[in-house]
Amino acid sequence: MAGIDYTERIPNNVNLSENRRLQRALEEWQPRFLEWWKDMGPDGFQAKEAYLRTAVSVDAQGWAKFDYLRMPEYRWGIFLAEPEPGRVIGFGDHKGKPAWPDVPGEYRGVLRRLIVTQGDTEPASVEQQRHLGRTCPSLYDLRNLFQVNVEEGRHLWAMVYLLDAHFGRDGREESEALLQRRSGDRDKPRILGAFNERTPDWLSYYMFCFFTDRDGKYQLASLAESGFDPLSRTCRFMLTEEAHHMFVGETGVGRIVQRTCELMREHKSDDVRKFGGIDLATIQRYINFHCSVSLDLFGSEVSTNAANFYTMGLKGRFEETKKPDDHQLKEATYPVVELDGDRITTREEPALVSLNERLRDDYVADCVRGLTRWNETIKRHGIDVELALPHRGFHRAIGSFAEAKVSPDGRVISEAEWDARRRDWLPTEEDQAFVQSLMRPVVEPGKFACWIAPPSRGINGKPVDFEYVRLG
Ligand code: BYC
Repeated sequence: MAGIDYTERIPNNVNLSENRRLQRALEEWQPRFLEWWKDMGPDGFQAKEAYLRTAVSVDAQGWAKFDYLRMPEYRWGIFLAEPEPGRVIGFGDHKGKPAWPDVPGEYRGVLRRLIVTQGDTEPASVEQQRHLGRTCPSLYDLRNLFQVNVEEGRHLWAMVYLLDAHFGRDGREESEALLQRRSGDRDKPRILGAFNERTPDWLSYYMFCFFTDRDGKYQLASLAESGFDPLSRTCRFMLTEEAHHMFVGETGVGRIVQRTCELMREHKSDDVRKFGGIDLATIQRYINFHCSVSLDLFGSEVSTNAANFYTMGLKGRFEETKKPDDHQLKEATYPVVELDGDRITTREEPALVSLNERLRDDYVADCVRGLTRWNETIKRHGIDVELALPHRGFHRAIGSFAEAKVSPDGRVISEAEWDARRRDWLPTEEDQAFVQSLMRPVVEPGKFACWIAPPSRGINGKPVDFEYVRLG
């Protein structure tokens, strides 16, 4: 097990003290990160103590410790999963060669771009969520928000470490730029679309954790296959923390659905708004929005970038090493759902250029599993409604469907039909205003806002009514 030396300024398991140049670069970046955190991190709670977990080792058993701390005192550090002795590149043109401990010169630009794109999402999500604390539905939820936020901060550190350690001056410039861009800023926006959207309320937040963080899971899993070993090891450890973010999203939406169903049963009505709940139709519209902007994060269905990332050995498929094929895919094909005039068809495309779509398929299957659990809750209450994922062509801004209007059930439709129906399919201003009207803080331990059910258990064996954040 690789313990982390907490006496160092930057906790790490990468022998930072032996690399003075890198240590100095990171020590110079650290105060600027903290400045960014104070400006753009959770608004109004920097001096409050929260019951947070901190990574203290990369050991599968007991890698984290839980304690009260103020967020600016969180020990953001650099942790890489243990090296796998003799690891070889698992796919692409370099398959079977030893994994690279350093950046291969010819792929420097591409690799830097991938790392910067990944890194950019992490601070973006913290910026998007910075005002949510003020309207938390409970101390339990507030604590989970802060946990996710500090860990996104750590994931930024993880990418900055790679940039500073392996990309020299360009890397340091990119590290700086990661603190300069701002979510939603017209002049210096974050790189990917979904990270410039607003997260103004907790329904949006839980949808974001379910759909958008899940893109993170799939992208990180693909980068964890990378032939560039430091990236692979970094992403493998990030995935350990990411699991909690998925949990927050799935249980967050699940608890809202649960509460809605309770209110529907109690009042024998679909219209639970007047009883302070969020109706299933509104929840469906939020699903449609967050799912579609997250589907865009996988890029175009047919992408030469994706083929190049793979052939170069930089980004693999989800669970690449478990797949029983040649891991080069030069002859293989893959069925891709595409727009063909005013029809949607499935065509066999070369597998290499279809890798974004393949990852999107893995992602959709994972989303369906969560959705099924929400639907089981609805069914258990004897309610005859099913939540559904929108068709992958619905409301897309990237890829072939960006050119068309597609209904949630997968019909190519006219602009006129789109305009007439869009209010049924995507959150309206009234929906947003209604959801916003429910956002009133509940901060008494063990109490929950009326629109969300309590969780089935607390964090780290603590009771649900534990004081997860000390606001006093
Ligand atoms: N918005 O061939 P294309 C996470 C750009 S989330 C704006 O279609 P490609 C997290 C693309 O960059 C995971 N631009 O796609 C979650 C390219 O531009 P350039 C983040 C977009 O390149 C929650 C052009 O369009 N990690 O961790 O095959 C909280 C043509 O690209 C978008 C990664 O994304 C978009 N949606 O794939 C916290 C992994 N989509 O290069 C954290 C690293 C595409 O021509 N990134 N474009 O200027 C990648 O693997 C790839 O860059 C993408 C795009 C999968 C994003």
